Amino acid sequence: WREDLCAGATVLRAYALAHEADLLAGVTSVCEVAPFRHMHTPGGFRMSVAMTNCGDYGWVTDRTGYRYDAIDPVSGQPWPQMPDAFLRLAQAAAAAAGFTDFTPDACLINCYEPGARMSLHQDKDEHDFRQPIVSVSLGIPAVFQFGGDARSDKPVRVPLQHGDVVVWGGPARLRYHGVLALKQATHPLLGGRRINLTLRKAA
Ligand code: MD5
Ligand code: FE
Repeated sequence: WREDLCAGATVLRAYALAHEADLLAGVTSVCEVAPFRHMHTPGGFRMSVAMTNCGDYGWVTDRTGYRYDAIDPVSGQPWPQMPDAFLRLAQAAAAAAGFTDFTPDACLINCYEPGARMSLHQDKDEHDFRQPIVSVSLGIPAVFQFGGDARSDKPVRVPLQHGDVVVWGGPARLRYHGVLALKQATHPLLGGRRINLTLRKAA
């Protein structure tokens, strides 16, 4: 159930399955306060992935750039608190991958519908790259693209399913990565959607 993609990138297959109900309840409660929205890139493009956040900080993008912000720009209020189930799962997964002091203060929640994709990018808006990022896949399957340290490095395709957790740290922390356009599918709990939680230490 544990696969190392490379040093620092650990796939924990089905690791979140036992907690799926608590995690989905957490997503529902966050969305009541901070609904999914399609943000725009600094270049003006509407992202095909809908997003929201919870925790002390949320990742946002608009015409002025990318940043972590303590305030949801849609509501003008702080992001909802991080559900305990998110924090506990992320800390346990990080520890299982060798990161014992993971203290996430931000969780970006991505919602993919069929056709939605995320092009190759690096996650580098955080302050401390020694802290890993933990990602939790829920709902319909996706094909993850795990690239290299340069955008031109050919990515490896990693299929991710409901319940899979990946810990990205150490030498994998700044690798280019993306998600291929999702195919039409149905999941018994989530219908035709994929939800990905990415827990981060932003500040
Ligand atoms: C997703 N989300 O499946 C992915 C999971 C994002 C994003 O990429 O930025 O919202 S997180 C994958 C990730 C994070 C940090 C490093 C690496 C991958 N990596 O080194 O490949 O919605
Ligand atoms: Fe990313």
